Amino acid sequence: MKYTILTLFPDLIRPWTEESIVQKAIQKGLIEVDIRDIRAYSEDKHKTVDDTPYGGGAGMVMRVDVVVRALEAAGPADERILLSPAGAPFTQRMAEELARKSHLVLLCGRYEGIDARVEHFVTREVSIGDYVLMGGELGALVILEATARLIPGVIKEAESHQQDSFSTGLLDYPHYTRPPEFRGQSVPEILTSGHHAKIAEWRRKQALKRTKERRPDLLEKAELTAKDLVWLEEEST
Ligand code: JCQ
Repeated sequence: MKYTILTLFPDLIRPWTEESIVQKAIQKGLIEVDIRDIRAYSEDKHKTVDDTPYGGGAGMVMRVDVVVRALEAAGPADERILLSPAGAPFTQRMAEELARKSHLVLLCGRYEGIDARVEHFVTREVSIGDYVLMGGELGALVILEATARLIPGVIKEAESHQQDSFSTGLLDYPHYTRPPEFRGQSVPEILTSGHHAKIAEWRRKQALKRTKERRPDLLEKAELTAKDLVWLEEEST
């Protein structure tokens, strides 16, 4: 997978690619991250990338000609994605879809926005949540993180099973490690019992309970078995 990130702040993106799992994935040749400064595509002597809005008002708007030159220079892509609060909500399902592509271009806007005509040069607009950021850079990194970890070989096999449990649409079950007791809180006894089937059942029930308590909206779309539905009716879940 190749990611091309178009930004006015390449220095904000670069450290993410020079550390951690993303860096290891690059070293292994599993992903490539090409960070490009949108300013390099400005053609005037002051390297201007924005201008005042037609119709008046506060703030500046990124110029369509500069942004489209940057998009076209990125070359052929499966998706050209504009990060924007007005985009379609980013979900695990969308991450799974995008992780199967070969080249994603992630376009980060800044200032008050980008000239609306850019819409015709992107394949989709994506939002990472209902809040307004100062630019699309964090959104681009969120898409990079969420998709790269789904590419085979990027994370350990053991960890990818856990991701499967999220893709069933439930919150994860609670995890514990040593010490067995910490300031009055003990590890649930079942986890030290060695009964693997019982542990799997307990974890599933915990995932259902947590989802019901914290994100009941997720239960509507979750893949639930007949057993799950019975457990959800129980007082304890
Ligand atoms: C992304 N949720 C919030 C801010 C305008 C393209 O136009 C704009 C882009 C941004 C940056 O993205 C976000 C965002 N998902 O704020 C304003």
